[in-house]
Amino acid sequence: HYSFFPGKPRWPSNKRTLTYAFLPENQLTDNVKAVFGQAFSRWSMVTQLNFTQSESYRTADIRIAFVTGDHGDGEPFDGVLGTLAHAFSPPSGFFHLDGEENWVIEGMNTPLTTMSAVDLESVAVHEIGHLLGLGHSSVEESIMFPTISSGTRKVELVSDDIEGIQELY
Ligand code: TQI
Ligand code: ZN
Ligand code: ZN
Repeated sequence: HYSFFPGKPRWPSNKRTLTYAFLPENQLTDNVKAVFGQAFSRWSMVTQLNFTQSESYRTADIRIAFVTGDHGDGEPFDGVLGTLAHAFSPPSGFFHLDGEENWVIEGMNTPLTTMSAVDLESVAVHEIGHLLGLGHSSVEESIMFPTISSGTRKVELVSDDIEGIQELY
């Protein structure tokens, strides 16, 4: 079953359009940005929320950054595998991904030697759930289940995720 953060924080009900922006220094390709767009659209399809990309990192509601090691928020990353990414509860909007992971996107030919490959969209859909106020779920098929088998791609919301997010928005 789905859960929320303590106090059930959520984005204000008068704010149905949330902006997101990428840390300019990361110089992400359009392909990578499109993966995040796709991940946002999975949540907007089942809520009244809309997500639009902003060119202004500092003023966006949701700030997406690939960072490594200790990056100043008390939750350092740990290199390959271990912690992959983290996101804070509303209305923080910080979404950090470990720049040392071997991120892969669908359709890219990943060498079979990349045992540590992590599917970017799977992690993005999960972290956006946290950014919107969902905690972890006990339902194994849920996008918000706290573990994922390595090399797995899990991007589809299931009824547990949808019921959880619709209780907030
Ligand atoms: N990052 C953890 C996560 O997002 C960070 C975390 C631990 C956390 N406890 C939390 C965040 C409580 C919010 C509330 O769950 S992670 C997965 C999964 C991670 C793990 O790097 O371990 C995914 C990130 F579910 F696959 F294990 C994304 Cl999809
Ligand atoms: Zn961080
Ligand atoms: Zn999580």
